[in-house]
Amino acid sequence: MKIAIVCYPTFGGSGVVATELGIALAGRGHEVHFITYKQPVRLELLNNNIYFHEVNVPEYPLFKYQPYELALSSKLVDTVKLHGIELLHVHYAIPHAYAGYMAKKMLAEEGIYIPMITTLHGTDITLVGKHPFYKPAVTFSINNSDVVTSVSSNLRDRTLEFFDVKKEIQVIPNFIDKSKYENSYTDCKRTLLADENERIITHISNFRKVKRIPDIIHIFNNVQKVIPAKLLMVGEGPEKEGAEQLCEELGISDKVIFLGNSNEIDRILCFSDLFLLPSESESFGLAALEAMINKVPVVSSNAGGIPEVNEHGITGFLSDVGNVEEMSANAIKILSDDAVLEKFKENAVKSAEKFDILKVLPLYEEVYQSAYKKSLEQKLKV
Ligand code: GMT
Repeated sequence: MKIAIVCYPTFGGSGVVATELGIALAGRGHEVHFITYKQPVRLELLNNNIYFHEVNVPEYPLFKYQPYELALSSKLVDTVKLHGIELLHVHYAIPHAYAGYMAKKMLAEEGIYIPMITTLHGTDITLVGKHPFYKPAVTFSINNSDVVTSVSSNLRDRTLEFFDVKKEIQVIPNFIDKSKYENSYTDCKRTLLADENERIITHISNFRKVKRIPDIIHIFNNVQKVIPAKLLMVGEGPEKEGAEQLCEELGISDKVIFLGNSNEIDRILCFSDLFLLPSESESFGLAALEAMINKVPVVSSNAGGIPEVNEHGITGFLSDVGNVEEMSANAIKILSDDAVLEKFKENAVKSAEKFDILKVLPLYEEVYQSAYKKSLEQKLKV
């Protein structure tokens, strides 16, 4: 099938999922066209079935805000026509589902009918989308998608709670490619970052407020008083500077390493002993899943869809948002004993395997097939 994928190209979870999905679909013989404003960070183009089309927004002094949706919907129309695209899959409702709907309408005027799948990822619903300034457009875009999927049951429930949705929302969880991790990084080189006797604790995110970065620093501070440890903070974002300052105030700067954005997440995770994710809100927690497949247990909040990924007492521990003391105690529980740590590590990887791409990809393919069939029927009716 010829599929167009619209996503954000940045280090955000939705862009990562969209990119990995497109790569996997290309591997199964589909022709995949990524349409976005920059080449997605995890996308390598050396594949016969993968194409990238850049959306350019010409600057014009009259505009206070440059009209990205307009450029995106025009690009979609052109790409669909030029490459004979059969299906549109948009990731993150804002503004992709809205632009996708406009493209569909423009194409229909020319007798071209393509189905649009919208995948909801999290903040497009829980944070940004429900804002009164966006809500009517987001509701409209969801109700006018041919199929709507969400990455967790929790996100589906939140969507039904916040919006007047008249469509069924199908849950298709996020995934990892287990085969990529099987024999990778035996040369972990953990000694580059920590002493032999130190545990390594890791956090990876876009350092936005919702990630509760100060909680991470406080949890680590409590842990390192009991267990020799280093903290690796991976990513860039608005909360990073404050976090560096907090480390200085607590006198632990020499124990906390800020690595910035990285394309070597797996290499970093392969020498980690624990992953922290105390987020305020999280529709799924892809970063936790990536940690788990790399044999890293997770101490997290119980927000949103995290409990669907991190199993309490098995792959790690869950606590109420902001309960730093309990999260610290749980981290110490996992890290203070080699045998306990090993058990949690084994459980983490075993549990992560439930989300292997081989199990999840067919769910998307089924959705594609049925949406495509319906659009053919619609075409025949016209
Ligand atoms: O918050 C992020 O890390 C980025 C954000 C996004 O929309 O790109 O991630 C959301 O989508 C991910 C992939 O589906 C989920 O794993 C994250 O839980 C979700 N983030 C939030 O809900 C805050």
